Amino acid sequence: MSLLAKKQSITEFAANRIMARINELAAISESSHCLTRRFASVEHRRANDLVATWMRAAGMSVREDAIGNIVGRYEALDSDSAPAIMMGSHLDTVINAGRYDGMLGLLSALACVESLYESEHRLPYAVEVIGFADEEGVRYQSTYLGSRAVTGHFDTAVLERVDENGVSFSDALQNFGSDVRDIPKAQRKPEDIHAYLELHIEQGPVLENKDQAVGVVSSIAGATRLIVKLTGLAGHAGTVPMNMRRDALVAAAHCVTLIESYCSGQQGLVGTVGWMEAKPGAGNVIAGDVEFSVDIRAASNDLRGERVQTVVNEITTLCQQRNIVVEIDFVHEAESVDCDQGIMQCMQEAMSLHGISALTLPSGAGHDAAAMAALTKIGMLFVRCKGGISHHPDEFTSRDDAVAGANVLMQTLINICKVPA
Ligand code: HGY
Ligand code: MN
Ligand code: MN
Repeated sequence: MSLLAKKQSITEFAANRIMARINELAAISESSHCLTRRFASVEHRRANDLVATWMRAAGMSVREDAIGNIVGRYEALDSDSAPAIMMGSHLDTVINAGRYDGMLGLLSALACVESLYESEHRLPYAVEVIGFADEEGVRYQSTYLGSRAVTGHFDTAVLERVDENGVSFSDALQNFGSDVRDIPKAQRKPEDIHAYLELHIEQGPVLENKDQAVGVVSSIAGATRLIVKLTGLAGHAGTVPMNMRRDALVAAAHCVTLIESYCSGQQGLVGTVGWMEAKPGAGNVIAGDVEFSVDIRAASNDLRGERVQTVVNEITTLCQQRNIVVEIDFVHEAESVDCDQGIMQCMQEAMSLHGISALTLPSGAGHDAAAMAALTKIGMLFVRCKGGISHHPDEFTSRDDAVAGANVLMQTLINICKVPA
């Protein structure tokens, strides 16, 4: 097959569409002044429908699975039941997001299939492109909902949750056009998926510091997310003496600095309190109830587990001393995972074919590939992003870097096909 014999890139036509589509998807937002697109929202529906039209135009059959992942399939050369190389990323965003996080990976994967379709080539494997429904976990506090449904590890705890407007997960999925009882049908068989590849912006400074457009990911850090609820006693800000207060907000403030100190000082160990809500939330009332998030990550599962336990113990002790009732919910747990050595090799060869020096780096951010590792072998490519900024509207990747990443992804796809099954 001549295709496998020579260096492959995405077509100029496909390259031109990546950035235009980044902007089209960025316009589909719950807010008129920033990009926010959450799971099972009207905007998620619009984004899925738009991506489906692009997939069909690239010669793919399209389906939406029961959790709301959008999946395109480009059949193999000799069979319509060949195992698939799956590629993609997530279509949901954080609040006030950048436009490349998730979308660049999906659109780069789509560009690879478009290039095959336009040149009328097919591979020994089918190629599936997937837009995952929920990787960020913003609406229901549980990340990887889409990819975990595909691997059969859907987090059923999320079924009990309601969003900030009191909409239950089940109702949200019902309104989206699916049914929670069908979620198990989204699971794929290991024999049907040969590998999963994900291209993603780095969301960090390493590639920019090395003046390199693309890098190969070696591992994906694990994460533990908690929700902490503190209950003290609300009271009059003017009349309750300081030594007689059960101020939940002061206790929370001490918890935040405690988390910072126990999650500092070790390479790759990070701890973050991303949101906090104090009630009743009036300036002249002592806060009786506070809820906040905790996100702790480390390259090593042991270090993360040990620090999570320390933080839980220290928060519990602090609250006892302050006569504050504390409740800690573990809402998300993901192990650190290593990328497949064989796929990394295919990526490194693809990089050198495209004149990019081999560079591997770990991922501190979580990605759907971490979840997909439970089903199949995984590989990830990082593309440079300006200043390493992400989860922010200033997130930016240049067209040249996006095309370089898509070319390496295309060549990786070809290289994997050359490896004897
Ligand atoms: O939080 C993360 O690491 C990813 O962006 N969801
Ligand atoms: Mn993200
Ligand atoms: Mn992402």
